Amino acid sequence: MQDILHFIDGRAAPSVDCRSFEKRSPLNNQPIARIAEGGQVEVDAAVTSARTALKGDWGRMGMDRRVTMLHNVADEITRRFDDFVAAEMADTGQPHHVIAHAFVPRGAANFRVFADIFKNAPTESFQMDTPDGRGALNYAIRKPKGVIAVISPWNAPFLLMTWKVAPALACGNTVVVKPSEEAPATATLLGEVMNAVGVPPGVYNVVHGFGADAAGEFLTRHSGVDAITFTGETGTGSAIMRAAADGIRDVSFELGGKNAGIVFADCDFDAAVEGLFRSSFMNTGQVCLGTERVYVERPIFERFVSALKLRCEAVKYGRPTDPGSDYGPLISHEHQRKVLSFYASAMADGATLITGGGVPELPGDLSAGAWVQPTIWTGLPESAAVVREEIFGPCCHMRPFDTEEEVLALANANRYGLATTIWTQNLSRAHRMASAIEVGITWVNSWFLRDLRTPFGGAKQSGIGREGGVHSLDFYTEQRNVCIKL
Ligand code: NAD
Ligand code: 6OD
Repeated sequence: MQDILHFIDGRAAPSVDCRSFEKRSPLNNQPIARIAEGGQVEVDAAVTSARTALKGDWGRMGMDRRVTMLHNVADEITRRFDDFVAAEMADTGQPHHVIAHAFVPRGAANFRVFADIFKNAPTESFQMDTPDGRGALNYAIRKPKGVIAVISPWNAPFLLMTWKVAPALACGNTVVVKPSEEAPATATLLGEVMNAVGVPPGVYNVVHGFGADAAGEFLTRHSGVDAITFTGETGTGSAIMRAAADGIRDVSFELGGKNAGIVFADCDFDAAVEGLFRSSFMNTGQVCLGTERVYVERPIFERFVSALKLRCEAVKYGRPTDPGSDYGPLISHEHQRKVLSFYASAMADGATLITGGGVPELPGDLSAGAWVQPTIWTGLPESAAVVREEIFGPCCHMRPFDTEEEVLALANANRYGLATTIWTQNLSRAHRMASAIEVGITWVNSWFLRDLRTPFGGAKQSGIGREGGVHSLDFYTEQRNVCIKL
């Protein structure tokens, strides 16, 4: 069993009362780690350390040195690539190729990209007339906001945590991270990287523990925190927003989704099947940008359902390192129970089950893991729970449509507005749809293709604010205007 400790003021540390909790492998339910469980004392210590660091070497450091240091963080992550991959595979049970080719490299890229974006970002300036004819010059400067609380989820833990930590540090802030209790390992490992490249103590802190009435909530309520960035469920976002109201702290939220995939009859059929398979089932459906509602134009509906069914039935269950395995378990038995209750509700609502719907039979110790089958339903009304609510599992409901107007209305009839994927060869239609769909990101003939310079976030109840590119700088800095009378 591995011990996973907090990382406070540049040191790995247990809780003062040595309180801890157990992490079990999603693959087979065996205990794999003991994790320090933080409370108010650890949160106080981490926030104090972060505040102190703002006034020390880090606060005085010039931009070039900070940018170089963040590049060194990226290089050190790359040097310790195998450690990060192993830690994330152990926490989530997801296949090696997902973690090693997508998630961990993005962690390193987050540091490189945001260091460069900060360095190259222009600031605004305006010349103005004055009554005496001499004029004045206004220009804006960016200052770090201070101590940033980063509250992150479990589904792509390293990617999602560094997506917040990297721009926050690039802008000169210090951070206290409360990683998900379900996937804590890479956060502490990143502390080792920070030390190895000489990031001063207190700049990057991690307090492990739970959310409500625990480390997460104590952190978001802490008066020493200047802004909160959160990725997770919409309900948790509401609770954090209430906490942020005390002290009028700024928030950036990336929340839940119930994303529509839209397939027109003129699409590249094979590419669309593969695209929808990835968007609905990659990471065992535990991707906020994933597709749980699939709308297919009627002439190709039956053929498309059959092709996606075949693709689902070809998945290879297994350990992340098993040769050929391409499909992992859910994160926990608690999440498995939630997903299976949605599977049951679909059948109770009268769904036609196309494939899956239950727990696969797996050999040996894997039979004790948090596995569920990839699942497709048809035939439900839009009011059914599995068509309306975020499940965050490997499943989708498929429905035929006849017109662009009809599918647009169906796609938009949901409280969430995170992402969509549209498959068509008609460029005008792609532009029309992308402009009318109420989401933060539309992918056309693709999915989860990310350029980190672009605005990223959710519409409606899928989030508040945008990060990515200069939008991250806008959240992690305070702009101050200087007006010089000439
Ligand atoms: P969650 O909201 O349960 O937990 C996320 C984090 O918040 C965890 O660290 C948790 O301990 C903490 N937390 C919980 N209650 C808290 C409270 N009251 N105060 C402070 N912290 C608290 O989410 P999850 O189950 O870890 O992740 C899955 C959810 O995240 C899904 O809804 C998914 O759509 C969403 N998500 C969104 C995006 C996005 O970019 N929009 C990305 C990934 C995941
Ligand atoms: O790519 C990103 O920057 C991002 N935030 C992805 C979110 C994935 C959700 O599961």
